[in-house]
Amino acid sequence: MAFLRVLVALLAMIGGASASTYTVGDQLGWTVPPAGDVAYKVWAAEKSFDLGDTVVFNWNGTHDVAEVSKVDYDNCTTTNPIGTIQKTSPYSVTLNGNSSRYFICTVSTHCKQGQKVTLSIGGASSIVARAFSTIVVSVLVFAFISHVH
Ligand SMILES: *[C@@H]1O[C@H](CO)[C@@H](O)[C@H](O)[C@H]1NC(C)=O
Ligand SMILES: *[C@@H]1O[C@H](CO)[C@@H](O)[C@H](O)[C@H]1NC(C)=O
Ligand SMILES: *[C@@H]1O[C@H](CO)[C@@H](O)[C@H](O)[C@H]1NC(C)=O
Ligand SMILES: [Cu+2]
Repeated sequence: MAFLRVLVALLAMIGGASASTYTVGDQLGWTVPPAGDVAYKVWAAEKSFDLGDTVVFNWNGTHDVAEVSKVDYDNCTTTNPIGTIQKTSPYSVTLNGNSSRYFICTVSTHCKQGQKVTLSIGGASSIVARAFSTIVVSVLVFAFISHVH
């Protein structure tokens, strides 16, 4: 069934093409930002993250990346990370579940100085858009299969 293999490859391409990669802070990278937590808030607000997207933390110098709870994020509590504190740049996170995830730098007072970022998955509209494109692709696949037979 060669055409099935082609179909699977095609679907993989469509699925892969819809996942994006973002770099935290863009050119700024992951650092103590110049004016409190504004830079990363603005950066995150400009993005529309989806399930399956990858977010890369990129830094020079002494920083790290720790995922924390919202409470620990708000308070910059560095002693209670979810999982391992990442000390090697670059570090990539794939958004695969919870709607909001919270990341801080645990070095010195960097978090309190604004080195913290919230990654929130796009919300209802992006889920609807993704479901819609899945339905369109399925209809095309079924049309193609019926046409072949
Ligand atoms: C790290 O330093 C290199 C060399 O100076 C520079 O090209 C790069 O943009 C820096 N990366 C970040 C994230 O600051
Ligand atoms: C908030 O952070 C301070 C240190 O910055 C810590 O002493 C305190 O226990 C934290 N509070 C909570 C509720 O985590
Ligand atoms: C997802 O949320 C649950 C409950 O809030 C939490 O226990 C879990 O650690 C979270 N997972 C990730 C990957 O953040
Ligand atoms: Cu830092």
